Amino acid sequence: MEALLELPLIIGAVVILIVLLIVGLVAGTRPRRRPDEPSVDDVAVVQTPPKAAPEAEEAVDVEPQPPAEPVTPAEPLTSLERFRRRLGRARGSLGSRVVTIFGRGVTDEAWEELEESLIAADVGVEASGELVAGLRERARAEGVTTGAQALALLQEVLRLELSVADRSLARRADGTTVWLVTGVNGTGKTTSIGKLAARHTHQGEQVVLAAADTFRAAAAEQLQLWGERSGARVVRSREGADPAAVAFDGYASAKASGADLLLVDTAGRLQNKTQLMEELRKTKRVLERDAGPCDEVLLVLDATTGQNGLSQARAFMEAVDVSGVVLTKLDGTARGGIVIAIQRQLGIPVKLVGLGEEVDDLADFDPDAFVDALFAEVAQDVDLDEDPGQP
Ligand SMILES: Nc1nc2c(ncn2[C@@H]2O[C@H](COP(=O)(O)OP(=O)(O)O)[C@@H](O)[C@H]2O)c(=O)[nH]1
Ligand SMILES: [Mg+2]
Repeated sequence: MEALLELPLIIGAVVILIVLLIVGLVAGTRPRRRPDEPSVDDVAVVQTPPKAAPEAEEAVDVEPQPPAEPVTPAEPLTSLERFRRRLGRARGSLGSRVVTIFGRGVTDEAWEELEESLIAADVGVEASGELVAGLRERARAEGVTTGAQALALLQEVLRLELSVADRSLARRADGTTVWLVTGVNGTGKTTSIGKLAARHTHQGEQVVLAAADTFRAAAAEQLQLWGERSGARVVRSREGADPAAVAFDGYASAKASGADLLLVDTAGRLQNKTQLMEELRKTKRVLERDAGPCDEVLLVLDATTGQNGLSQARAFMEAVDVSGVVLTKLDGTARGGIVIAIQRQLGIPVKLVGLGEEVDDLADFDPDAFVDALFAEVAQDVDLDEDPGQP
């Protein structure tokens, strides 16, 4: 009997609980949506552009806003600034060593130490020796006696060393430009292709990517993802397919659709090096049958591998005519001297540099910005111009 009397109470409590649960669920689910996920609300906002509401909001928001200035920090960095900031360990390292060395005067030991520092910065033994010999010669002729003068001379020589090359990427006046991208596995070929594709689609170009790395299925998948991210079309085949055929089809497809640019990804690893080079040669030959000569054959080198990258490069140069280097991972632990070594020992210009894993992390190689960055910390930290004799 008592239980019967309590029944309405229990039902009442259950109803309240259910109501609370529903309210809680509705309130709880909404903020759980990730901010970047579109919701029904977002879509509704996009679809209905009521002029009145925003205007009303603007009218309420009467606090005076300083106009131009606060916007400035949010502006994207110029490519030069990005370049300087992202250079990783290469940035400033050589400069501070050189300052220490010449801080003790322009002596024989200082020149020897400079040579060692250049070698340690990956410039290479031979190139460092030649560079320092040339520097000493000039220093003597020009009467260089202070650390500041020696440092300025070094910077000038490095700039000159890097200034000669043509770093532009060749384009066709008519039809689809073809860039073949080569290099050892893991150096950053596919990533660099993705970044390049994005750069050119953003300029309004139609870009096609050919997945001629058929050695692993994952390679085409990765290129496909970059295609989606950059808005480029991907031509691919099954794992183990003939890479030359994929490159050939890539061009046929690009040409048929009137694409502006074709980027061909290639394998960086096969059973052995001879096979890899043979396959690369064949891919280029078959591609060029229809496409004509590749406008660029880009060799991707990982800057963190230092001098090892140079022997890789030589093997690729024997197989195909490399027209430019894409030097990746300069944002990491790389010691920037490799840039000088590549140009001096291989005679190939570094055309592009990779400064990270994101789509924007590709920059044209700018020798002046690079030399500036190598000596970045010097200008701020040490005043070499100070005459020690002065108070
Ligand atoms: N930090 C850094 N990582 C990079 C850069 N370029 C590529 N990578 C990374 O290097 C790895 C290998 O790149 P991938 O494009 O697959 O090399 P591939 O085998 O030559 O095609 C990936 O994890 C990339 O994200 C770069 O410029 N900086
Ligand atoms: Mg790859």
